[in-house]
Amino acid sequence: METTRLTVVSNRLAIVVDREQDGRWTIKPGSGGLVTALGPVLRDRGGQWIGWLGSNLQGELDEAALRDLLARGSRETGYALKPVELDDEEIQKYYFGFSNEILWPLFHDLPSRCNFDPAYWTVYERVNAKFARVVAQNTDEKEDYVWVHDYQLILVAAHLKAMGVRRSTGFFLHIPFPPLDGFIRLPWRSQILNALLQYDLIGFQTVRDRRNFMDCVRMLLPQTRVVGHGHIARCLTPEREVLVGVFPISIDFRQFADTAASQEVQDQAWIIHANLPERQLILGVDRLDYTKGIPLRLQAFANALERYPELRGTITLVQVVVPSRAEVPEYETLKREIERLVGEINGRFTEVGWTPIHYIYRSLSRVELLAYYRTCEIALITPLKDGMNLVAKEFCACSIENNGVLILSEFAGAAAQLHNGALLVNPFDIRGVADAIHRACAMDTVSRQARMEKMRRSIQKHNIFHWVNAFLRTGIHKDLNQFPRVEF
Ligand code: GDG
Repeated sequence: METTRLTVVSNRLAIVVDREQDGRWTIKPGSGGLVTALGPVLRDRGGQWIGWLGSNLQGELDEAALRDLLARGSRETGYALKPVELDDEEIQKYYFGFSNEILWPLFHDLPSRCNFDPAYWTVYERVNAKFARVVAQNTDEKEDYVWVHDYQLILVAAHLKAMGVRRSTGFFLHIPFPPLDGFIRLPWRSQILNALLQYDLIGFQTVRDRRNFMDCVRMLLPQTRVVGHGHIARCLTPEREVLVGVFPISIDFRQFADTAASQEVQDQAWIIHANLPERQLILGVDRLDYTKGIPLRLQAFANALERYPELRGTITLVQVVVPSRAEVPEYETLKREIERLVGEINGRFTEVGWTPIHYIYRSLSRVELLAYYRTCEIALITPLKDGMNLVAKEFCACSIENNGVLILSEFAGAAAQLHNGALLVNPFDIRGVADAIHRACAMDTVSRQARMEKMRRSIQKHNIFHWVNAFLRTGIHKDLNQFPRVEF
């Protein structure tokens, strides 16, 4: 079994393709946690990554150039890259439509934002079938373990089965799984649940997500029995047994901590500090997304300045918003709302030599991001709902002097693990978040260190490599005795 080859399937291929000024294409591995963690496993076991190349490349490259680019990419990453090509309608209806206008808001408990367009479902099915065909063509029943990622690709295992293709499969959901009340609104609820049960292992971020899933199975598929409640539970359908586990995703702790200590990051941190001196800096870093709770957070910050006047002139909120899904009109509306609030709050509270909110709307380089993690003593992470939230863990890993304070939404998956050290808040409670800001600013060094040490120890132990190993040991080796019990 040790030799089982790994095939990772995700919406996007984990590579970054760029065009140089002289017109040459370059390709390199992506820098996200998933790539860092899975890269070595894919290289050691022999493996491949299947995914969409992204819209900016389509039509830009002819077939020979694409083949050449992917061959170079495979040499560079050490594993094979297999692209799935999508046409414009598929990108619109599968990706922007079903994935991002239905599953994303519904699974984040925002059903009123859903656009249940039936045409989206048809194309979602078609694209999942397309992914399944690429999986079938590039894998083998005996040799391969197929690990599918996230809400865009729920139907892959079901399509493999429909094609008569037998594979050992696992699925990990990076976003939350909603409670029954929300899920039941989905017009394709039975298809989605039944499709999930075609995988051999389903992984969720938190105990809460798995409980929600199990509740849905109990209510909507009464012929399926749900048994067990430890780290790995089981769904017994009339035909088969499916393992259902909790695997909280994490980060490469060592890499973040070491890079945070590097000269390059320290120099950049010094520049930030020199330009925003004598203040406690509070950091928010989010993709532009309505699930991240940015407008409510800004209101909470304003509320803190209003109710605790002593904070004025002494704290600055650095809010980084990373552009995302720019093609979706709702995201443009959200951007305008954030910018209106920033303008309003700065207009109201700014004094000579002090602007309360330092707003950045762009993607930061990794060095810049880590420099902000190091310079800001407080992180204000208040998503309305989040599968995990890696920014919270990255902030802690980079707090190498143990002096950071994490204010964290109780609705982020990360809260289950970091509740011992973070100040947990309800992101809808503007006054409550404002009070937490006040408390964080006043917290003494001893309490800060005690809290941060706890969180850093936990993240260091339960790092991204632990996550990959736990999932694969369960999926490939059916090793269910590796976990004492769910710890958080
Ligand atoms: C989904 C789920 C779950 C952010 N700004 C910059 C930048 N980042 C990087 C962070 C972090 C990542 O992006 C964001 O990860 P999150 O976990 O916070 O959020 P999602 O993108 O929504 O991810 C989430 C995750 O999947 C994993 O399962 O935790 O709940 O929604 O790594 O560092 N990186 C750079 N510049 C930036 O400006 N370089």
